[in-house]
Amino acid sequence: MGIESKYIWMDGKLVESENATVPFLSTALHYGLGVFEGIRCYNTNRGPAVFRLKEHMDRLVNSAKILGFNSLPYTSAELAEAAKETIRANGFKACYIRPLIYHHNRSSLGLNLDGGEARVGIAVWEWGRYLGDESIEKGVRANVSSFTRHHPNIAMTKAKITGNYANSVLAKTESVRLGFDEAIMLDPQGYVAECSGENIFVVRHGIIYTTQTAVILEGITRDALISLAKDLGYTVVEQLISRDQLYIADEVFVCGTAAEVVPVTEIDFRQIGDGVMEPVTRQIQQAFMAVISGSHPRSAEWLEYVNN
Ligand code: PPE
Repeated sequence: MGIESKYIWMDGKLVESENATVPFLSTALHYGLGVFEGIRCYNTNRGPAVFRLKEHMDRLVNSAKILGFNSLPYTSAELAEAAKETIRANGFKACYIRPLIYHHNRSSLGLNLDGGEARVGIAVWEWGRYLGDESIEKGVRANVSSFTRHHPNIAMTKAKITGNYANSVLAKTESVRLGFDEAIMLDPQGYVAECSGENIFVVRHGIIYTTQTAVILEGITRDALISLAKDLGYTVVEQLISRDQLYIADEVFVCGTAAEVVPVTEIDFRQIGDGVMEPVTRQIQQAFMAVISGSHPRSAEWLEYVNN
């Protein structure tokens, strides 16, 4: 299962994947001037359904606004339709969706967004478990990265800017080389921010804590899990979380579109809880799984069916 698909949507039309190319002299490649989304489409008994498609496309448009694009060739609603068209063309039942808006300047390379144009591509492919086949059940081992998460006035943390992800790549590569599955990153003040590609939750004495949004990506999965936890009767507190609060947590779990809901069983060589998936994480993971299978009361609100 590689990054394989037949068609990629490029600036308004579907093209064969091998023809979906970007010029070498593109500012997007040289300066990281792109914004993107990661979205999942799930196989339900009513056919393929995309999880929170509108929210993802709205965040994409907001990322472009944060980066400084003054106008875009497509609206959020048009991009949502294009994503569904791309899924239908490729015939996938379940897939990952990667829309990306990038900057291209035909006349010069330069550090100014003005003068160039916004181009858009949408790719879809079948992407398995992001943190490994067994991550959902067995959990993952993480370390606190030696790399600090972005300062919010250096890289814009509310935007999925392609260039921002060098920071995630530094952290993730280091963690994997050290033998961990994922990197937990601290913010410039030293408080827990997020992982290289997920948001983070902590459970202690039956209360669920997660970081405030100021320095993190406002994860759409995070938002869904907060609602699901409240539905289940839990108190969810958004507050500063310190590194040692992770160590003494009863449970830690991380979430994201690609990763879904994954228990963290060990951090910096300290076992979390009993070192297995604990009950609150399991309950929230099960609720999330029910949502994406189409069988949860929230499914109607959060799933957009591709074929109708
Ligand atoms: N924080 C970061 C830094 C992040 O990249 C993601 C998504 C999240 C939080 C969770 O956001 P959400 O998907 O809306 O719940 N990470 C994407 C994977 C990045 C990659 O390309 O690799 C994803 O899950 O699609």
